[in-house]
Amino acid sequence: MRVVAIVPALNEEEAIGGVVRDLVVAGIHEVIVVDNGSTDNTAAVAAAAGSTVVSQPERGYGAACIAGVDAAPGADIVLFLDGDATEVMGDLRDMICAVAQGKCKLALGVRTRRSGRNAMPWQQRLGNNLLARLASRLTGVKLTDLPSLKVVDGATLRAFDVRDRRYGWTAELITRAAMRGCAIAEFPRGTKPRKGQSKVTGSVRRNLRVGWAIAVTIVRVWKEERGNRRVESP
Ligand SMILES: Nc1nc2c(ncn2[C@@H]2O[C@H](COP(=O)(O)OP(=O)(O)OP(=O)(O)O)[C@@H](O)[C@H]2O)c(=O)[nH]1
Ligand SMILES: [Mg+2]
Repeated sequence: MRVVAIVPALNEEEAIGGVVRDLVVAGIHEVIVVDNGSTDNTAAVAAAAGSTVVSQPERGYGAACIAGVDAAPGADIVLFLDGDATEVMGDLRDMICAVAQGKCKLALGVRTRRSGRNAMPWQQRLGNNLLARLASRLTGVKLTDLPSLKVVDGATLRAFDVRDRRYGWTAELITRAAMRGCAIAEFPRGTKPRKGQSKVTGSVRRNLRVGWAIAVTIVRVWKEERGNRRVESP
């Protein structure tokens, strides 16, 4: 089973080398860093650490994830994580095994209060919590987070054709999976303080903008999937 990690990265030269090395040591077959138009040395540092570097000049977390998925057509299992060294990857092996053994199609590394070390600012914790509640309420599937760290069955991921090109990408993936009855498993994990400069969570205003865009995505995908269900069941 070929396991590929996709790491979207925009100006993460301080963190990306360590992130790639940790994944290589963990035995991931291929690490793809999607350089999202960085103006620093992210691409060179990522390549030197042992990753394949894919360039996606169009900015946006989703645009970067889509380029990564396109670059890994043969992946049986795909792992997504941020390139800012915030992820605590303790349960990575368990998450990959759960998908490999067919126990779930989507394994989420959820950030909860009880999952140990937690370096998220209050506004990010609150925002994540509200968005996860919205997704849970609409889909009927209990979700405690819409996290950056996730492991997905490759064929399922490609069939979903997740299209959001900005921060709604993860919300679209999870909402679609929940609405289609895919097995989703949550694995609590901690977070570390990010390396390099914060682009989102450090600013309350930016958090609100991103949070609103994610909420709109959840509602859009829920409506789409509900419409598909109606068409399929006469
Ligand atoms: N902000 C941002 N991040 C991107 C973009 N493209 C790729 N990324 C990467 O996506 C991952 C998540 O973005 P982050 O900036 O860490 O977002 P966050 O964790 O919500 O907030 P901060 O860590 O406070 O910046 C990181 O690895 C980024 O380098 C983009 O267009 N904007
Ligand atoms: Mg971050």
